[in-house]
Parts: sequence; structure tokens; C-alpha cells
Amino acid sequence: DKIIADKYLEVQFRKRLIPSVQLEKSVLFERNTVSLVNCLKNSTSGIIAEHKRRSPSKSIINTSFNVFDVAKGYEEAGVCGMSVLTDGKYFGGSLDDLLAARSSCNLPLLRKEFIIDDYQLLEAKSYGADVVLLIAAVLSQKEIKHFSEFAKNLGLEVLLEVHNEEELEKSIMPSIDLLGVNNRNLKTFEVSLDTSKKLATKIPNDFVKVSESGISSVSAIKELRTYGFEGFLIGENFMKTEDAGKSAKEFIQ
Ligand code: IGP
Repeated sequence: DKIIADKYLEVQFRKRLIPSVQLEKSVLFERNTVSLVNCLKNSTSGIIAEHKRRSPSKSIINTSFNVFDVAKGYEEAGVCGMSVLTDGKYFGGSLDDLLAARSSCNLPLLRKEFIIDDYQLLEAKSYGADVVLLIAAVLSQKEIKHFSEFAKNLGLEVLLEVHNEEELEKSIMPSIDLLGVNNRNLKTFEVSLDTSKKLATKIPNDFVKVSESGISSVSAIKELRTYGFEGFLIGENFMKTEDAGKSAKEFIQ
């Protein structure tokens, strides 16, 4: 809740710095996006690798990498997509990280952010994202509908994140492309892959299913696949090592 309150202030501030009309004039705003859904469907790895410097639950994970190398490393490893945290206060990320990743690889990029305003979707597009995250825990059904339709109109795909059945029920709508189950409870930080396993059967098959957080082995991915998951969002496990790209590669071969 504190994160969301901070986010409102931050967005108001940035809107004044760069008005929406300016974002819409940027070169990347015109770029044709790449589909993460297609990449996941045609991939054997299913991995969406994340750039994450720190988090509220683990504090510092890795601050020595530069985003260019991480993006290149992930691409060379053969992951399907890359997730870039753009929240500064809690995760040490920025929109410049997204831009840097965009300039360094051709992977579909997910803007990992707490989206609470249309303006952030315009930013996502103009800093090179292909996909945006919407978090059901902090949005009403009406907001989910509004933001997902707005994103779709910009040519962005939408990954909707849920943590329980109630969040899932309010989120099922045609403007969602990918349904992510976060194994981490955002309030207690507790992580359990059982969350994904429990919710898997409740997710309609027309959505690409993504399991998020706490995945640290190839065997976990294998097991989650049997539950119908096609995407695996992995951050800390790669970022905590000396070479994130190399660690990702070990998961693929
Ligand atoms: C990655 P992990 O445990 O592999 O580092 O998790 C990703 O799932 C996690 O960063 C995440 C997240 C979020 C971060 C999932 N949902 C929402 C911020 C906001």
C-alpha cells in the first residue's frame, strides 16, 4: 500500500517533467512490438529472465551488473523474454534500464512496474517495452479492464498477475494475454510453488500461463510444466550469481 501511494506521487511528478504528448512523439513509440506469447509458444525453455538489483524482501541482490551485459547475456543464453524492473525506490530500477535493455537485445521486454496510471503505459511503449505487468492485488476489476484495453491499443501485450483465486476470478477478460501466478505473497514475502500448482487448473486454457518468483531449479520448471505452465519468470536465481546470462544458460541446456 505504501508502494502504491509512493507510485501515485512519482507518476504525478514525471508527468510534469515529460508530458504524454512528448512520449507519443518518441521514436520507440512507433516501434512494432514483439510478441512474448508467440515466443513462449515456440520455445522449449519458456524462461523470462529478470533484471533486478534489489527487492524489499531480499534487499541487495546484485548492483554490479550493467543492464546492457545482462540483456545480451540473457539473449545469448536463449531465454524467451526479459523482464526489467523500473521501480526505483523499492527495486533500484529505472526507465533508463528498460531503454538500455532495448538497445542491447531484441528480446520481448516486459516493463515490471506497479501500473496505476495510463501515463505509465505510454512510458512503457516509448521506452521500448513489448509487454506490461498488471497486478490484480492492487487494481479493481474496472481498472484491470481499463489498463489492459489501453495497453492493447498501444500494441502492448498484458501479463496479469494473481496470487489467489479471488484475484483470478476478477481478472479473466479477453484483453489479457498472459496470466501469471506469483508464488510470492507480496504482503508476507512468503514463497511457495504450491500457489502456482493450486491455481493452474482454474486458469482457462486460452491464456498463456506463467509461474512467477522463487523458481530456482530446472526440476521445478519441469514440474510446473506438467501443471500447464509455459512461462517461467526468474529473477533472483540468475541475478545473485556472478554472471546472470551464464546462469540462465545453465537452465536452458
Ligand atoms: C521474479 P524471483 O523470486 O525469481 O526473483 O522473482 C519476479 O517474479 C518478481 O520479481 C516479481 C515482482 C512482482 C516484483 C513478481 N511479481 C511484482 C515486483 C512486483
